[in-house]
Amino acid sequence: MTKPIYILNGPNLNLLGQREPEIYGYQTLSDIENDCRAAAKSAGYSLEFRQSNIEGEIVDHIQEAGNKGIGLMINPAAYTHTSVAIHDALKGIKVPSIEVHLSQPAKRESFRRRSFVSEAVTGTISGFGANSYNLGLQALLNLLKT
Ligand code: CA2
Repeated sequence: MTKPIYILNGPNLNLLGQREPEIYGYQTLSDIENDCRAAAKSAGYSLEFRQSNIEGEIVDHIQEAGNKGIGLMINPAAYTHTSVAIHDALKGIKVPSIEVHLSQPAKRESFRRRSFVSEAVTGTISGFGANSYNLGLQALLNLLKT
């Protein structure tokens, strides 16, 4: 059986669609999950879609994706800008990995300009709202073809 694609989501993304829609849009994380699940299915892959507010749990999920998955997409949310543990976990896996953001952190507060994650992933997509996930997943699916 084909290994699943993992999509991991960091802290507070469970609140999507409920607050700050001017920054993050009106779609909920469940809406995003449904879209990604349909796109993965039509490409012949199953999906493990996870959200956690706990840094160590995200590290566990990255390790699981490295052992049991075929590829990984991650929106580490605020941990993007702080987490050496998530950086190290991503460096430790051999499957392709995409960093994704709804907003464009480079256009926001200066503390969001540093990503510890970008240095550890195959590529990054940001600034397209919920569509960043669709674009990121297409990029990952293309990588899996090669
Ligand atoms: O743009 C993104 O996807 C971010 O990863 C979102 C993070 C932020 O810390 C990053 O700099 C960029 C924040 C996610 C918080 O999501 C919320 C959603 C609704 C209400 C409040 C927070």
